[in-house]
Amino acid sequence: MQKLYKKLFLEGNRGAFILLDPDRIDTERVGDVLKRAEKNKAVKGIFVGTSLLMNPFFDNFIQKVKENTTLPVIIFPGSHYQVSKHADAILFLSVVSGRNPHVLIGEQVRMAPLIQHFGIEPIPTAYMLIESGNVTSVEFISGTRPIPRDKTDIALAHALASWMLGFKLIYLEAGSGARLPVPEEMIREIKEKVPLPLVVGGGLNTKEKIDRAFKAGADFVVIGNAIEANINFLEEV
Ligand code: 1GP
Repeated sequence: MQKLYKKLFLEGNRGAFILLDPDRIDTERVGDVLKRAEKNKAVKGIFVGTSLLMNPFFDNFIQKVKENTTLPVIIFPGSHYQVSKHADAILFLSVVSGRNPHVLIGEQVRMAPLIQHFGIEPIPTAYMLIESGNVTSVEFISGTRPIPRDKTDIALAHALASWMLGFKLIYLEAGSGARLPVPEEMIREIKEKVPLPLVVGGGLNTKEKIDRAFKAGADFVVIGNAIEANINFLEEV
């Protein structure tokens, strides 16, 4: 239990996860992205998931990703439909920033038996949505309000409560394609006061923004859109 979590998040170096969104990236391009990802030593693994899921072949998509990489493949699920036996692990996430019971515990109840059946490693993740200048897909689909970007104290209290509840990872999310990434002050404060690995994602589409997130205290960043828009971004960062 939790073998991959230990290796990646506790014992490993800081780095990046590449997000492959099965609704946005053409399955034919997956092999090329993975080949380049593998060459960049900062890439620790591949996240696969999406807010909505329009792609009817999620399982095939994960299988294709798995076949084309030696990096760990971790599901980043938008719902219980996004479970596959081909993945190594799943971010078993709860949208703790919101007050919608459906995404706090409902989806997880539907997923848990499948995850156990398939033997995928669940990584208990406190997922915190942070206001980012526009209504993101995850905000709309999850039916939750993000934490205001100037309320560092509220974000910190959520992260502390998540740690005390036993979550193993904090994920600060601005939302895919976010106009503004998670504020540095929020990253700094949470990293300083909460003893858990910290993942930051959403709107990290330049080298400068990624550097700033790391400098503020992010242990890991998640990059999606920037690579979908420009595959060479993997070599530039
Ligand atoms: C979204 O954090 C991820 O859940 C990645 O966001 O697509 O904006 O890089 P981007």
